Amino acid sequence: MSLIDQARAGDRRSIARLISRVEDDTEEGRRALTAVYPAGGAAWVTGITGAPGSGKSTLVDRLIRAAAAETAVAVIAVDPSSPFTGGAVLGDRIRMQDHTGDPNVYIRSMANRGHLGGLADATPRVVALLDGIGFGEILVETVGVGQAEIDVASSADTVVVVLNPGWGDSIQAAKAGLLEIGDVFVVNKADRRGADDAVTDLMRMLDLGPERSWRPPVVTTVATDGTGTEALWSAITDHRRHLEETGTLRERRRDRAVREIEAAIRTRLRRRASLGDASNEVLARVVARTVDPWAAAGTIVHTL
Ligand SMILES: Nc1nc2c(ncn2[C@@H]2O[C@H](COP(=O)(O)OP(=O)(O)OP(=O)(O)O)[C@@H](O)[C@H]2O)c(=O)[nH]1
Ligand SMILES: [Mg+2]
Repeated sequence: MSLIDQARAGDRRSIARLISRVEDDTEEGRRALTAVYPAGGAAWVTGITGAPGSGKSTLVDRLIRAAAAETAVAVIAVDPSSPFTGGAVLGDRIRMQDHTGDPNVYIRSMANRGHLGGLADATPRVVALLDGIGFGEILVETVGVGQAEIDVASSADTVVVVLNPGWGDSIQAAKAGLLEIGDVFVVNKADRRGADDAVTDLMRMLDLGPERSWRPPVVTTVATDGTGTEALWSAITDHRRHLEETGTLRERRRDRAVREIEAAIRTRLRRRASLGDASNEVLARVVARTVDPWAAAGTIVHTL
């Protein structure tokens, strides 16, 4: 049996090996993606994003339980590399460890290693791989800080934005650009004071935004004891139904394909964009100011 067949049959080591190849963008990884891509498109991709420590992993853990009753579930946890939150990585693993014995659930932590561009590139490929080998639900957890991670989150079918009670949390989220990308909003840690105010604040801010055919619901949860997490799962499935019934899903996935193709082109061009020996002559002319850098770039791109 080939590695791909073994992965399709649910063998974890084969899945892990394929993911590494795809993550590293090796020739074999590319071939694997080419092989599985036609079978993909059936997975529902849910992105979970929000501030560090807002309870994303605890919520993901709850969502795994809900989703695994229906289909095979894969989780990609994009580890925060920040030293301030680094300790939480271990916490993620411990919490999610409950599921390691469940053959229907596969969890992968993707190390960030301060290499955000690479991670932003690699995550959609890993999602496409997991989709193509038959996972029906893919949950992607990312910290909602920084453009690259917000891009990762916003390429999901359903984007869940996690906030907490507390003054100004929704303002922070607005500044980070999270209000525009959320399809479902969660005020988690509702066992703390101020949850109702946070919901009111958030709804007011959402009302200020552009009118959309889907009005993002706001769900309150206590992830640690499971309160509200069923309602969150329902909100995600409602959003899915909305996208499917209105035809918006096709549009959204088309936009995603455009972004992915463009990102892949940029990555390849970037790799070739360093000045090789051939360009020394051009460089010399720029230094001598007989050619400007922009015209020089035009000439070089033309020869690529
Ligand atoms: N009181 C309370 N604590 C919670 C709740 N949900 C999560 N926590 C706690 O908040 C802390 C952070 O939870 P995580 O699920 O690791 O949060 P995260 O957003 O995944 O964190 P990072 O991945 O580090 O950004 C943990 O100590 C959780 O037990 C909640 O609803 N109420
Ligand atoms: Mg986490």
